[in-house]
Amino acid sequence: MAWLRAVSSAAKLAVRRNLVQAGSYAKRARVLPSQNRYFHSTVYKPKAQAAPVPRPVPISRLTDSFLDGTSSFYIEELQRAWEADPNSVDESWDNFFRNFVGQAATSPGISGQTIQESMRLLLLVNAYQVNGHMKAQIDPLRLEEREIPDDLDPAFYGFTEADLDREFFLGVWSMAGFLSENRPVQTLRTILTRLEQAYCGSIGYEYMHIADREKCNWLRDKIETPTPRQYNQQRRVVILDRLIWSTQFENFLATKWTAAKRFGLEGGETLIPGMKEMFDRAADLGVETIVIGMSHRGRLNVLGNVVRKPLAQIFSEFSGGTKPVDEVGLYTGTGDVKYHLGTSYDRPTRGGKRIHLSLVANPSHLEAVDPVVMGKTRGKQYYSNDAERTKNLGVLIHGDGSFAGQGVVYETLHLSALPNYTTGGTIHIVVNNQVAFTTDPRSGRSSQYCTDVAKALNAPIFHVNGDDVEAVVHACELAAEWRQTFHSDVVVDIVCYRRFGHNEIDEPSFTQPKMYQVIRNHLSALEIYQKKLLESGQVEQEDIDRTHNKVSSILNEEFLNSKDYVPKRRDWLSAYWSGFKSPEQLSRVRNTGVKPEILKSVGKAISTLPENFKPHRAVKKIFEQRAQMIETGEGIDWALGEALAFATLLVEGNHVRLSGQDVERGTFSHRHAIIHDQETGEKYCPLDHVLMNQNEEMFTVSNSSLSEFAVLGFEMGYSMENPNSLVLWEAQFGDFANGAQVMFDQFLSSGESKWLRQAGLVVLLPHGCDGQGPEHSSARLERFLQMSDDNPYVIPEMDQTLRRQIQECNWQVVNVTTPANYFHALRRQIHRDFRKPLIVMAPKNLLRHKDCKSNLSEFDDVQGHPGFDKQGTRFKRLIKDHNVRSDLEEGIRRLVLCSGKVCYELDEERKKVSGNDVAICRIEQLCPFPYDLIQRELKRYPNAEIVWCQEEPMNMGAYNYIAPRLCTAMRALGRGTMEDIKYVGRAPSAATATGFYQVHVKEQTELVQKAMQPGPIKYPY
Ligand SMILES: Cc1ncc(C[n+]2csc(CCOP(=O)(O)OP(=O)(O)O)c2C)c(N)n1
Ligand SMILES: [Mg+2]
Repeated sequence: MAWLRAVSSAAKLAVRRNLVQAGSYAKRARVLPSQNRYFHSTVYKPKAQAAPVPRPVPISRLTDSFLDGTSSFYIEELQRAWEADPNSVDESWDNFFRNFVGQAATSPGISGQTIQESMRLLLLVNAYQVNGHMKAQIDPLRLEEREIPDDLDPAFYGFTEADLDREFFLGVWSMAGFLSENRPVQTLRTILTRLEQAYCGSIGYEYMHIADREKCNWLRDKIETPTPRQYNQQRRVVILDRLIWSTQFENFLATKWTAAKRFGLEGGETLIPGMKEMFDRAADLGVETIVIGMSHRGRLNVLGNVVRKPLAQIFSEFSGGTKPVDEVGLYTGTGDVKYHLGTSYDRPTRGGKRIHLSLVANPSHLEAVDPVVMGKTRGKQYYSNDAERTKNLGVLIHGDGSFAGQGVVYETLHLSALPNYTTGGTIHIVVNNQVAFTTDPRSGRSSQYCTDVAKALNAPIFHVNGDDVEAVVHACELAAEWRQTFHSDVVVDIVCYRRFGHNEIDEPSFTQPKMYQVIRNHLSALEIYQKKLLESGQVEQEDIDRTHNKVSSILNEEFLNSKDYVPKRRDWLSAYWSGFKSPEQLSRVRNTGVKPEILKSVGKAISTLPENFKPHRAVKKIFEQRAQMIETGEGIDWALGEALAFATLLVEGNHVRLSGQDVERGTFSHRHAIIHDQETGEKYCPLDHVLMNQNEEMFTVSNSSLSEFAVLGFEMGYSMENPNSLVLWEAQFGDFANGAQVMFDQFLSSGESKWLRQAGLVVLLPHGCDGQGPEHSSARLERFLQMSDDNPYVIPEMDQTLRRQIQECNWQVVNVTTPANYFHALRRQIHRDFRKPLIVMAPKNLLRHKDCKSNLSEFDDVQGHPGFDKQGTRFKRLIKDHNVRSDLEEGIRRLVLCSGKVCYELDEERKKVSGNDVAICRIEQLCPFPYDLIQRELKRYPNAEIVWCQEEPMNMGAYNYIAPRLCTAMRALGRGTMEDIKYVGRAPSAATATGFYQVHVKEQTELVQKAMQPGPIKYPY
C-alpha cells in the first residue's frame, strides 16, 4: 500500500506546483487547430503545464470499471477494499491489482517508481481509448477546431520528453487489444505510437460509452491491431475501380445535364466504395437482403452504382422522358422527382454471392423514411423466417444536418432494441459534408458530433475521414461485422465535404466563403487515392487510365441507349404482390362473412383461458362474458368483434400485427389482447391460439414506444412488405396522430400515387366528443377527408360489377358504428385484390355502449341473416335507418345523415320525442363517398328535408367533405342544391372541444334536440 500512497502524494505535490505556474484547471482548456496539435506519434514537445487538479471522484464511483476510472487518487481506497475482499471491486480493478501487486515483485528491474508511472500510463492508455477520436484526423478540409482533451497529453500524467525511450511496465491484461499482447515492458515511444496509430489516424472510434465489456473488447481487438490496417493489391484495385465509378458518374451527369438538380455526391464519393464493401462483407456474413433508405444526397449514384438500377433508365429519367405510355395494367400515378424514386435489384457480390437490394422511395422530408425502412426490414424477417435477423439488413444513409436535427432519428433509434420492432441492428451511414444547405454545424446542432444521438443507444460510432477511401472501406466493413456479431445499431460517420452548392445551381460561397476557398483547391478523394497507389507502385498510370476509359465508354454507351429506352411495365409489384391489381384493373368486391361454425370455434378459442391461469377478477369476467356472447351469438361488443376479425384472418393464413401505445390492454381497457396472471405475472395472448402450433409471431400485438411518427412509419413499412398481412397502428387518442403528420401526408395518403407502392395499413384513431376536453375528442377527421382525392363534383362508376371507386381513391376513411361492420371493414382489407390504407375513426364510449352490439349472425355468410343482402355479407358503407320498412317512405319529413357515435344519441332523442317521421342514416364509409347508397336513401325519402348532423365544430368533422358530395348526389336526382343541406352541429371553433363538461353536455343535448326539432331547420341559410 505504501507505493500507492507515494503516488498520491507525489501527484498532489505536482498539482500544487502546477496551480502556482499555470492558473486554474478551467482556464487551461484551449482550442487547437488540427495542424497545430502538439503531440504527434513520434514527435513529442513537452507542455509547459504539468498535471492539473484531477476531478474529484465520488466514493460511489469507486466500483467503476478500471477502464472508466478517472483518477488515481482513490486507488488507495480501492486497493484497501481489494485487499480485504477481491470481489468487492470491479473485475477490471481486480485484474489491475493482481497484475501490479502480483508481478511487480517478481519482474526484474521494476521499482516502486515504475509502478507509479505505469499506473499513470494506464490511465493515459485509457484516455486514448475514450477520447482518442478527439485527436483523430477525420476532417479532410482540416478546418475543424476541436479541443483536444488534456488527458491525451502525456505531460498531464507527469511524463516528459526524457521518458520517451524509457521502458515502462504495463502489465498483462485479460482484455483484448493493445494491453493483452504479453509485452509487459514497453517504451513510452512505442506505446504512444501504437495509441496514435490506433486511435488518431483517419478513423476516430467512439465506443467506450458501451457498457458491455464483451462488445468493447471485441472492438478494442479490431482497433488496437499490432500492424496498421493494409489492403492487398487486389483489393486496392477493386476499391479504386469503385471510386472511379462513383466519381465519374457524378462528372458525367454534371457534363450532360449542366443545369439539372441532382444533389451530387462530389466531396463524398468514397460513400460508394464504402457501401459496396460493406454489402460484400455483409453478404459474406450471411446477409441476403438489404433494405436501404436515404435522402437526396448521392441517391442517384447509389441507385446506379450500388443498387445497379440500369444506367440507361436513370439517364432516361434524367431527361424527363419516361412518363410511360398507356398500357393496360400500367398505372403511372403522379410520379415523383428522380431523386426520390425507389427500386430493387439483385446484384452479385465480390465474394461470389447474390444479394437483393431495395432502395425505399422517400419523400423530401429528411429522415422520414427511417422507420419505414426498419418496418419493411422487420416484415422481410418475418416472411423469410429470419429469426436470428441475420439475413435481412436495414441500412440508412443520413445527412449530418438531418441526423442531428430530425426527431424521428431518435424515435427510430429507440425502436432498435424493442422485441417487436428490432431488426437486429440497422447500419447508419452519415454523409457528413459538414454543412446543411447553408447552415454550419455550429448553428445546426448543440452536440459535438452530428452522431451523438446514437450514443444514447450504445451504438459504436466510427468517424472516418472521407478522403481516405481505405479508411472508409474499413469502417464500413467493421460496421457490417459489428451488426452481424452483436445484432445492434452501428454508425459510420463519413466526414467529407460538399464540393458544390446544396444543389448544382446553388452558390455556396454566398454563405461559406472560407470553406469553399479550401474546397476549390482540394484534391478529390480519387486523385488522392490514385496518387497513393502510384506511389506504392502497386498500380501503374496505365491501369488507372484503362479503368477511366472503360467507365467512361460504358457511361456514354448507356447514355446513347437511354435515348431509345422504353420503360417496362412498372415494377410496383414486388415478389409477394404478383396477381394484385392496379387501380386500372377491376377488382371485384368480395364477401367477408365467415362460416358460422368457424366463428364459433375461433370465438371459443379466443375467449377461453388456460385452466391454471389466474387473470385479474375483472378480466376473468370480461372473458366469461365473451364466451357467453359466442355461446348465445348475441351482444357481441367492439373488442370481441375486432378479435373475431383477427382470428378469422389468422385461420385463413394471414399475418396480423397490431401496434401502438398500450394496445395490448387497450387505452380504454377494452381489448385485453394480452392478459397477465395475477400471481406469476405470466402473459397469455388468446389470439396466439387459434391455430394448432401457431407461429408465435403470426399474431402480434405490441405496446410500442411512446412515439407516433416512428411507430406509424414502422408499421407503414411493414405493411408494404406482404399483402397477406393485416397491419394496424392505433393512436392512444386520435389527437396524437398529428405527431406523425408527415407519415400521413407523405406516405399513407400519397405514397401509392407517387411511388406506385400499395399498402393496406389500418390506422385506428379514437375519436368522438364525449366531454373529455379539447385534447381527447378529435382525431381530426376533417384532415383525413381533406386529403382524400375523390372528386366532389363527379360521381364515378358505381355499378356493382364495374366499380373501381376505392381502387382509384388514395385511401379510405371510415367512421364505423357497429362491431359487425368493424369486423367486415377489417376483413375487407385483406379480401380484395388490391391494398389501400384505411383510416378508422375508432370509438371510445361505444366500446361499452349498451346498443353498440352485434349478433353473431351479422358476421356470418348465411343467406337471410341480418348482414346478408343481395350480394352476401359485406362491409356496409352506409347503414340505413333501422325503422325502414319499404323502398319508398313518403311520410318521412326529415332525413338526418350522420356518421359515428352521434347516431346513437340521435336515435335516443328520436325515441324520446317520438319522432317517427325522421329517418337517421349513418354514413359508415365517408371516403370514398357512397354516392349509390346515398342516392338510394334520397330516393327512399322523397319528401324529406336533408340534414347533415355532426357533433364536431362546423370547421371540423366531415361537414366540409360531405357537403359538396352530398350536393352532387342531390343535384343528380333533382333534389336540390347546397342550400338544401341543413347543418346541425357545433359552431365553428378554434379548439376541437370545450374543456368544461357542463358546456359539452349542453352543446351535445342542443344539437341532438335540434336534429329532431319539429319545425324545419333553417341553419346555415
Ligand atoms: C424535414 C425537412 N426539412 C427541411 C428540408 C429542406 N432541406 C433539404 S436538404 C436540407 C439540408 C440537409 O442537410 P444535411 O442533412 O446535412 O444533408 P446534405 O444536403 O448536406 O447532404 C434541407 C434543410 C427537408 N428536405 N426536410
Ligand atoms: Mg450536410
